[in-house]
Amino acid sequence: MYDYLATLPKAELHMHLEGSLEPELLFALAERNGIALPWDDVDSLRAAYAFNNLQEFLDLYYQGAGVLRSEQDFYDLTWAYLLKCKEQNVVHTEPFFDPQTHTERGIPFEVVLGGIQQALLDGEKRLGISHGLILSFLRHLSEEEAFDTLRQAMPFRDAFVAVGLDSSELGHPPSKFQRVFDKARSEGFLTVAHAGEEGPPEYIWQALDLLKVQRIDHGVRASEDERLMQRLIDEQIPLTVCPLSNTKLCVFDDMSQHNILAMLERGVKVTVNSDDPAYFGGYINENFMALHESLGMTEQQARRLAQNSLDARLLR
Ligand code: ES4
Ligand code: ZN
Repeated sequence: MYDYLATLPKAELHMHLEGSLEPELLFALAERNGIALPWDDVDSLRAAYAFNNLQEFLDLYYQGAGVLRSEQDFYDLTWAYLLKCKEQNVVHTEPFFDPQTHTERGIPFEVVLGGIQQALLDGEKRLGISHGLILSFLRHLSEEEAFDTLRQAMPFRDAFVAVGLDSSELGHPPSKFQRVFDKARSEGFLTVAHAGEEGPPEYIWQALDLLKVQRIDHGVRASEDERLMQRLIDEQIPLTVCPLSNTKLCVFDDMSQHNILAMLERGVKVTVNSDDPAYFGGYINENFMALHESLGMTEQQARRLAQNSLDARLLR
C-alpha cells in the first residue's frame, strides 16, 4: 500500500508550516539564533509530544515556533516541507501560516512572508510543486488584532489565495470573525476555517453561513448533525480531515474510531491531510497508511480521497 500511495498524485490542503518544524531543525535554528531551549535534546523534545487535547499541543507548537527569527529560518522551514512533498508525490499544496505567532514577538510580517514565499517559488521552479498560500488568523486573539493582520497583509495581496482561522476553537466561534472575513472577501480573498475539530457542529454552520468558506478544515464533528451532513453532501463542501492529528489530540480515542471512511462512503467530499506533521507522527502518506492499517482503507478509497484533494484545490 505504501508504494501505491507513493505513486498517487495528491494535493495537501491542510498543513500549518509552523507545524512542519521537525525537532532536528528546531534545535538547529535555536543554535543558529542563540536561543536556549528547555529540552536537553531532540529525543526529550519528541518525548514531550504527548497531548490530551488541542490546547496542550498549541502551547508546545507556539513555543517551538519561537526559534523562527530570520527570513532564512522561514525559508528553511518551508523548503524542508516541500522536499517531503516531493518525496510523497504531493503535486500541489495550500499551506497555512500564522503571521500573528511571529509579529506578536516582533518579527516583521515581511520577514515571515519573504522566506516562505521564496521557498514556495523555488518549489515550483525546482520541484514542480504548485501552491496557494493561506494566511490564518489566530482565533484566541481579538477581532481587532485580526483586522490589523489583514491590514499588514494588503501590500502583499498577491502572495495569498485565502484567509483561514485556526488555534483554540472552543469559546472562539467563527461568528467572532465575521466582519474580518467580510473585509477579506471584499478584498478578493477566498476563505476557509477550522471548525468541528473540538467545537460543535454549530461552528461548522457558522463557518459556512457567516464566513462563507470554500472548505471546512477538520469538520469531523459534522457527523453529529444529520442535517449538516446532508448539506455537506448536497453542496459537495470539502472537508480537510487530518487523521493522525485527530487521534494525537484525542478527538477520536483510536484510529479505528475515525469517521473519515464512513463519510467518504456517504458521499462527503473528504480529503486526507497532515495538519502538523512534525508533531503528529507523519506527513500525508503516513496519514493514508494509518487509515489503511486501522480502517482497512482500500486502494480504490485512497484513489478517491486523492482525487477529492485535487478537486478541492482553491487554485488550479
Ligand atoms: C492546529 Cl490541529 C490545529 N487546530 C487548530 N489550530 C491549529 N494550528 C496549528 N495546528
Ligand atoms: Zn489545522
